[in-house]
Amino acid sequence: MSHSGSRADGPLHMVTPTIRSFPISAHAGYDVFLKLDNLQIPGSFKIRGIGNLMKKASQQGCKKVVCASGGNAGLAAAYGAKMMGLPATIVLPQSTPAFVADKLRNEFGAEVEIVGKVWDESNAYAINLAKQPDILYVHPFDHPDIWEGHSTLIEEAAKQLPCKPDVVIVSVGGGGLLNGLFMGMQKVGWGSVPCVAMETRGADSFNAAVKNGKLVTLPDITSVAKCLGALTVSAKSLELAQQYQNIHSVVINDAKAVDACLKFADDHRYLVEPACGASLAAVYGDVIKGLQKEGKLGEVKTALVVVCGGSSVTLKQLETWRDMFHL
Ligand code: PLV
Repeated sequence: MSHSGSRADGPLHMVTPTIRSFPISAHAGYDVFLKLDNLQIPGSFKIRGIGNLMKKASQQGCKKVVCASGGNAGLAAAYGAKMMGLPATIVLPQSTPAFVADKLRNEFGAEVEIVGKVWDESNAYAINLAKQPDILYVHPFDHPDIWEGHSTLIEEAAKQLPCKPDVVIVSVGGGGLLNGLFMGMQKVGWGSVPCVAMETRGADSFNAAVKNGKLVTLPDITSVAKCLGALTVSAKSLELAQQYQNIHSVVINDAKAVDACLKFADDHRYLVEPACGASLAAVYGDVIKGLQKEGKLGEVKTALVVVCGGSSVTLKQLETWRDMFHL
């Protein structure tokens, strides 16, 4: 792994490994490759996009960073700000666990404000805070610089994989990751590779938009995957789904996402959030087979799963969910 995050002139994210998962491949019956972005220092892929946005914006000069986040975007923004020597204020909804707020304060020196029941409410507050001059407002998913940063994940994977995958699997919250992956896939010549966009029920704003042919605002986030909880997906994600037939939106229940997190912990000894479990559930469960039966996917010999990671999880929390869902 390259620690480019420590160089003042380089990107804030690291190059992460893409590994072949022998346990998951044995289970799935095809080769499953994992892009391990859970290994990024702030705990998720988010630093790719947010780091890119912050580096670009800093060229115009700014004195402070403000970001509203379900947790992981905030950790990325706070880490980025620390590396760039800027103060940061991170606005979290009440649903974000207290230990994430502590991490933000203690590890990255950020100021934390808890505002709103869901991220959308925290965001409205953050936008207002950022109206003062010289403040850089960092959106967690809806900005072209964020997508450009996320696209590096695919550029790396294309160099690391032994072949072009038959499918790429990704979780969707506000859609920033999906938009960025899509951008990367066009760049590396994977334009024809299908993409499976995973959400959990109760955080399924992308699926609702795709089904209705227009953006839909969910009444609430009822899934345990709070980090997939944007009430409305980005307009760009809907536009991509309408333009390209090879983006397949799939919704699973929370139990399957949590079950995948548990299996992944045993198989690879990594703890990830249900937001990431949603993607892993596609290869642990029958999502791929289901799409093939519907005629949406052809033969799959190789799948690439984006292990987006996430810090809003502990062993104890995972055990609580395991009991709650009788797993
Ligand atoms: N999380 C955002 C939005 O939360 C945040 O503020 O951290 N996987 C993980 C671990 C995530 O944290 C997120 C987004 C996603 C996937 C989805 O990424 P997106 O929003 O770019 O689709 C409310």
